[in-house]
Amino acid sequence: PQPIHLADYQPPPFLVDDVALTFRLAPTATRVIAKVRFRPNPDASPGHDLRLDGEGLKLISAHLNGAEITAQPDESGLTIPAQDLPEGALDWQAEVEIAPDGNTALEGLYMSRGMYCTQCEAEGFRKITFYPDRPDVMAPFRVRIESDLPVLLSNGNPASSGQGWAEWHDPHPKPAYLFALVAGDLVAASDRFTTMEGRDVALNIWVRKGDEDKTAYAMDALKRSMVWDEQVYGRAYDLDVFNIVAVDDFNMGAMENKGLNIFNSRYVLASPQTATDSDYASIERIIAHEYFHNWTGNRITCRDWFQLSLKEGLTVYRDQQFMGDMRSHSVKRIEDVLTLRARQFREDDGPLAHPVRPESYVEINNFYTATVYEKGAELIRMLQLLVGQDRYKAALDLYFARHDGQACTIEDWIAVFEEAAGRDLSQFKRWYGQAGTPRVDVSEDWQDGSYTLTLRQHTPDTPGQPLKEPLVIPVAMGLLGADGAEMVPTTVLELDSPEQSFTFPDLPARPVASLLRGFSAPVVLNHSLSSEDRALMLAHDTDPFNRFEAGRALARDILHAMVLEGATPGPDYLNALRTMVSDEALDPAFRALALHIPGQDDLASSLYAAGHVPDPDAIQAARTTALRLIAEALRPQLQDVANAMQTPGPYSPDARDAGRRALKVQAVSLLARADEGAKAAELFARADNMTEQLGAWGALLAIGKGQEEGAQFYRQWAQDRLVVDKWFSAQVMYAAPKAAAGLVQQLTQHPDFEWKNPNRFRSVIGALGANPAGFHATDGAGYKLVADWLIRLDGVNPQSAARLSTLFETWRRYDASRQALIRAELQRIRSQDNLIPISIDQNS
Ligand code: HT7
Ligand code: ZN
Repeated sequence: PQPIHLADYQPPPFLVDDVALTFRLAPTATRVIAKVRFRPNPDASPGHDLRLDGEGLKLISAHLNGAEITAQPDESGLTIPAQDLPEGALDWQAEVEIAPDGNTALEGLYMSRGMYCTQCEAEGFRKITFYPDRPDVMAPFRVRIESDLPVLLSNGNPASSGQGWAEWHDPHPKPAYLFALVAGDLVAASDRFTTMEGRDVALNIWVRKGDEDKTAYAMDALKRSMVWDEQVYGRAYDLDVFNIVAVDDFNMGAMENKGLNIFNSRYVLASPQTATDSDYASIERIIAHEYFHNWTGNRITCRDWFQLSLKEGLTVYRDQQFMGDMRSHSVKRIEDVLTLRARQFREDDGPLAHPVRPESYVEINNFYTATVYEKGAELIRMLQLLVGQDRYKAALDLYFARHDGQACTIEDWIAVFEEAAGRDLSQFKRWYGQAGTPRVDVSEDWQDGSYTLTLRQHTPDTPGQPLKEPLVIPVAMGLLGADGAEMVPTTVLELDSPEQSFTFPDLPARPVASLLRGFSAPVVLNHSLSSEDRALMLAHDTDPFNRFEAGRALARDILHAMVLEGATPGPDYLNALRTMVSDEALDPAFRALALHIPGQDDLASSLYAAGHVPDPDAIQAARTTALRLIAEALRPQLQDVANAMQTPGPYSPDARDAGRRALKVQAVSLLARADEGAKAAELFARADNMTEQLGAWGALLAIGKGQEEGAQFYRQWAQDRLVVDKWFSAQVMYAAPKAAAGLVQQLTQHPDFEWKNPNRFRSVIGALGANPAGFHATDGAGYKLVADWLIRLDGVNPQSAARLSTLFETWRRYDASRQALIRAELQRIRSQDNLIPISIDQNS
């Protein structure tokens, strides 16, 4: 397939005024009758053919303005030549046949355990009928569904229904990617919500029978999201019904179809016994994210898929703000930055690096990335920091007022900020077009009471983009005195040249600079600080993110020294950790996070950045030793904290109790390294919630124990698909490196291993990504296993296969022997005609 280029964008030659779809559902022969009213686009040149996208459709009949025509579809659609088109508006009608039952790719109309459902973003609608399947063609839809199944749903408001049929009408013009249909034997948990405009909205969460008791948290999160979007962004819901459906077979997390959100069931269903606190937080976040898309994505959509971050970056930013408001801003920020670094920085450093707005793509499904989502959100966070909160709000108000009902671009987005803030943002816009994580190097000078900070920026080359220009980088910073008191409170410096100096005169003593507070820009900051300065920041920084960061930098430096020189953690670090863990003034959730030492992949990345070839086995060994030494040194404090973190009363997934459980589980996990798992076994035996049960079992697995507990866990939860996923993945994540690939192979023989189910596949094969030493085992067994499964999966579900291939994206870091093994596997994958996005060529 040929790449598609942003520069080649042309407006659609025909617009759509109305769509009417009839579905006669049958597993192997569903009939879809589409009636579409087209009119020539006044903004396009005249005389175009009518080109409709369509893939895998059996055309039964086609009519144009009432007359039957013979159309010859090709493999990607059909064309009616311009000379055969009547003047003016066109009434197109087509009947096609499709087979949802055999659709294992889970794009278009497919079946999941007896239920019909759709996934149309990005280009699934063309697998349902012939249509101009592009986001800048927006139309109101009417849908009729004919089926014996009891629940028949589509977008918009219900229009009418009878025995074996239902009709829906969505008055809001939408692109085809937001179309959805669900039919199944489902039950609803229902509620109501009155909007600030006085609209009474019926809320339903549709699940399989038996799952009704696991929907309360999702419903609560939905109502809180609706209130929040009204209060914070002034956005109200705009239909009479909002339906959510939980589906077991789903490629991603969820989908924001207008009025009919479809969710992977793992992001809807929760009970204290079956879901962890982190599952609850994901449910809250994803429910909010999809709901927020109603305005940022649906009412205002993207002109083309290059603009994907216009809706995704903004909606991620909005869900981050919401989660901060619901829980803790500082803890949420730390978690978001850890995710950004683990996923997006990793992407930027590998062969798949691309800008937030890519310039070309071959397969758009491969651009639903951490760069488009998470880095896209960081760009909006920076915009808010640069223009200030009031102007951010004014810009958003202008965006909604000006662009409601439109398909927009990043230019439209930047323009509202330029107008609302009265400033030129052309240099800021480079962030959207330039791939790679900028490095900011710091040097400092202290003379006669004057402190000078010099910042230098540079962005490393990325594949296909060797030349980088300077960006506008907001650096939030403050200065601390030797006693920890703040000499200069948070100030935002704007670094917009390759090098800039900032002077702070008249200071009583040499300060310690706390830079990039709140992680004010998605950059790597190279600021060498002594361990005393880091310890001071860990103890006193007023910025919680930098406080956390100081502890993490200390841990990272120690782990580097352990890997490279066989050093051991010194008393400074252990004392700082001891003080922090017992500091009752600190949020338990923060303490739990600060007790985590950097992970294996994080260390591999930082060692590589420091010019070393990371050895996964040495990293794993250093981490194991460090955890044991920490556990031994902090044993009394960890015991106290584990005992103190009780959560009396009924289970609540709120931030307070979740933070206490996180600290308890983290303390018990560390203690397992010093008490042979005694406390963990005890916690496992009396746990009445999944957070503690799984946390305790994980702690045992991590020290090579937990076999009996694992068997017990399986017996207890064999009937719960989502918990069985956890049972699989925990074993893989904690497997000893040399045994990991063998264990995965063995688990694929388990009767519960359903490889065509994306959740199950990820929990067994994908979990190897969470065990870097296992995946990178020197015999190459991990690479071979992943490649074998990738080849097998690609023919069945190419989207999931492409995602799995990103396990290889860090190949460049490793030694020649591992690189050769990976190269051989990637060549084997390519030789089978697989279109995986990753490649190893000379300049990647
Ligand atoms: N906008 C959606 C992205 C998406 C997707 C979802 C499910 C299956 C396949 C998909 N392809 C793209 C989800 C979101 O960002 O909210
Ligand atoms: Zn989204």
